[in-house]
Amino acid sequence: MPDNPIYVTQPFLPPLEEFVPYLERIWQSHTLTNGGPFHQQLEEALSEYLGVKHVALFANGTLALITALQALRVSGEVITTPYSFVATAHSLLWRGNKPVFVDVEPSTLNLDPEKIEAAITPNTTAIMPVHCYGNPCNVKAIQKIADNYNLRVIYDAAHAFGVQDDGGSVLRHGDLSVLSFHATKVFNTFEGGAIVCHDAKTKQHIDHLKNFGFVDETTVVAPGINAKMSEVNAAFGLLQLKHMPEILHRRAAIDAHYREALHGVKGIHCLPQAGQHVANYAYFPILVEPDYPLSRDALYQKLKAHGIFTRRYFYPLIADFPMYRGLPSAGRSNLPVAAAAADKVLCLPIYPTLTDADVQRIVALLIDTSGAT
Ligand code: T4K
Repeated sequence: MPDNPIYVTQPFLPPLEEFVPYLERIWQSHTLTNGGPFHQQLEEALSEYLGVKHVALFANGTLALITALQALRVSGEVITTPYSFVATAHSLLWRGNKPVFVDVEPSTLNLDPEKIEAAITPNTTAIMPVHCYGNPCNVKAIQKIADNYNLRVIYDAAHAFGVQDDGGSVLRHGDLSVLSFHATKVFNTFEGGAIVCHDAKTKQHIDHLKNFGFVDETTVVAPGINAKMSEVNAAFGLLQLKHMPEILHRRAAIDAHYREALHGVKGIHCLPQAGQHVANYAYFPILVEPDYPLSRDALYQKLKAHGIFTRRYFYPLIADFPMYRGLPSAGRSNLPVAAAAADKVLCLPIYPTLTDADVQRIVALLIDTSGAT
């Protein structure tokens, strides 16, 4: 095994000395959490940066998803995608909702609007699509169905930080959008997340829910949870935001490098970017097709043996996990496109400190293995 392993991602960390002044302010104020000044500043800075009305910060994306469902009083069945990180469906189980899996579109691997209507029952109250890898869902078609059937739409936008479609931020769609600022994300606050909403009243309600349901010192209006982002995380987010241009610039270059080098390699299909007017280059998924000499799993193992740790996001399908596979919608025959993608996908390393030589090394291995040289 080479002694310089390459992982699927590595969090961007600004120079440590840039963070020290933020920590000094926290040490001076003794305000560590519960909506302190950095928390407030980051909410405002993110609203501006993302071009959205309101941002409510969270301790992580999963708590934000759970709270989004609670805020909209979603009950019964929720239509969602099986092709995502398990937190998407887990949030539904945490709220006592029943996930109903609907297949994805082959071009984006996002929820297929054409298959949604057939899954709607009198118990359906909401749709939870995912902008997978940052590629926007077919938001117009999804909203049309939601309007026709009076359903709420909560976008799991964990991958879609900063993504814009032709009309602006992709986060403006649906009733709510949920972001993750986990260490592995394009924008990270170590752990963190947010709900994006359209009006001040909803924002206030969400703020109550993430603080145990307190509206003042003695009044609790709902069984809220503790999902607040701390001041250290918020301060780090403010600093991180300053570095976004260089982060995105480097990610874009790596994305372009992969696409050019892998173009025409038999059996390797780079998932195209679709509908990202402004992209964030969060992931670099390839599909390993049957005409590649190795199966996806054999290639995954070979890369690993060379110290390149790719990830099979998203394999297994959520619908294949034990707590979901008994659901009527979880059968692979109901989800052929998602099932095929889960068996073929490999996410290649992409992160700001990945060097050109690293990308070259990965690409060379893929091309050599394809037998094209
Ligand atoms: N919805 C969607 C669609 C999501 O993708 C996610 C999270 C969520 C909701 C939930 O949001 P959060 O509650 O997490 O905010 C990772 C992340 O833990 C998870 O946040 C993310 N999606 C998912 C796609 O990936 P793992 O189990 O693959 O992470 P891990 O620890 O294996 O990390 C991958 C690689 O990254 C490591 O091999 C090395 C590198 N790494 C990782 C961490 C944590 C570092 O270099 N430093 C680090 O601190 O799930």
